[in-house]
Amino acid sequence: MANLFDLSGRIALITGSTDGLGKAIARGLGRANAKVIINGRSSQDKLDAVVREFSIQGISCNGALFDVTNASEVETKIKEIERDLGPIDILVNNAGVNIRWKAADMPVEKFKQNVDINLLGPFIVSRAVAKRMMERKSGKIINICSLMSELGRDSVSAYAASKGGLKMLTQNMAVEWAKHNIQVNGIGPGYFATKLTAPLRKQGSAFNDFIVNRTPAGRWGTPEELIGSAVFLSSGASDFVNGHILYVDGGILATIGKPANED
Ligand code: GCO
Repeated sequence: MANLFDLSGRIALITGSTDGLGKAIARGLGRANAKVIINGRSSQDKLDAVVREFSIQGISCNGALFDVTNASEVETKIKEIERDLGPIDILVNNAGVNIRWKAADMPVEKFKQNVDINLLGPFIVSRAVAKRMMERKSGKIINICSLMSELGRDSVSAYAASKGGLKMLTQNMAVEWAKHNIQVNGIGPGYFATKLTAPLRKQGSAFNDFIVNRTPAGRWGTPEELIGSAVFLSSGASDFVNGHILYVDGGILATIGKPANED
């Protein structure tokens, strides 16, 4: 049974993994014995620091600097990775941003930037990796969606649109690539304590209280709480799971909420 979740001998590329949820997922896959490739967009120093940190923790780790929205850069890097390190068995499309802006006022360029990173990026990287997985007739792709693949909220239109699109892209990749023994699935985090949500989590703030009350588990998630789902969807345990979005959200999507005076 333990082998079902063992990632020994597999190489996992996690985009946007120098910080936050991506870094936690990368650490978790490394601790499940995968060789992990950390990715960042621009800072070689930041990338090197995470590679050093993981290596000290006994995790087999390399770094790859590339911008997920740059198709030619991605193709060059994926070719280099597979030449120098070996075949990519697991791809986690995690790189993402949330440009919070009221839709009516949001500059078009900002909307486009958010969708490019969160939706076009996973398309570009998945395409480059999947064509190689097809040759090997084996692969795992995990797209980091969001509870906002299902629900909207004021001032996150670009983010929600991108994550809703990523849910459907996940399902479509799954449909097209399942016959090549490539399983494509998503993980949909609820509200997690990361830098991205730091502005929302100020203790005693109305939004923090709102989320704590709106989430049946009564708290924010911690990045480490995504690891089990990532290991499951990266491992042999999910070989017949295709096009599934696994929500890790403390139950927030299961409820319509509760009256203020209810426990
Ligand atoms: C917000 C938050 C959310 C969540 C994200 C988790 O502004 O409401 O950033 O977008 O963090 O959806 O999946």
